[in-house]
Amino acid sequence: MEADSFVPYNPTTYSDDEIKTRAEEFHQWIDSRRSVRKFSDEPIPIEVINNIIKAASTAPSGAHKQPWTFCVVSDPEMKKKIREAAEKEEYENYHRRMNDEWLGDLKPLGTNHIKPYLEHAPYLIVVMKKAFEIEEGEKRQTYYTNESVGLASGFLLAAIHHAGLVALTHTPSPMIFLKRILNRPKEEQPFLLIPVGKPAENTMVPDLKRKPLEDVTAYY
Ligand code: IYR
Repeated sequence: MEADSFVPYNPTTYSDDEIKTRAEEFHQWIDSRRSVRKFSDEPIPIEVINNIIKAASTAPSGAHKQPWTFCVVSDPEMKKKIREAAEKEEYENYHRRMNDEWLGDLKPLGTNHIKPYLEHAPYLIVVMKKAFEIEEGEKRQTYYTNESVGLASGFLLAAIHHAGLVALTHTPSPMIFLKRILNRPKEEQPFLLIPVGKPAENTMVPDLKRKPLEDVTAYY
């Protein structure tokens, strides 16, 4: 891709009052997003997922390389394979790899190695990070891939919330099994595993509080 020409950019502008209100309302809206671990198996049209992915793919990226692939899994057999492999890694994590501090930090979330949502959610979106690209048989560089794919994943979560669906940002580490199960090319590395769907009836979430502004800011 070459962007050697510039085009006019005229984003919508607002009055100062509107800007204040919009910032406040956006915060209130996005603050209502929660990670969910219990999904309904109600199907969701693929067009919804495709639009969510198109939104995610508008994220900024190093040298505009968009170094990501969103793998969409709805096949029950494949979801089952992913669940089995994820639970195997998570068993090791919970029983051997995570230390006491980590296990203590997870206590309020009530998690364990058993992951039914990997089969219940109508879609699993596996976000892949491209360490490099192959263009017309040539190896090409990508840049700031963690930053880029992290931003795209944030956009993805916001798009999911905007659509009225829920998700979980899941990292059953090491996630290399996803590359094998999904048969992905050598340039791709699994980045996040994100079940997407509607919440199960009467879904509960931990009573978490977000840090106040003064704990997450420094002004100069
Ligand atoms: N991946 C494990 C453990 C886990 C780790 C963190 I850090 C979390 O914020 C939540 C869970 C699991 O999904 O259970």
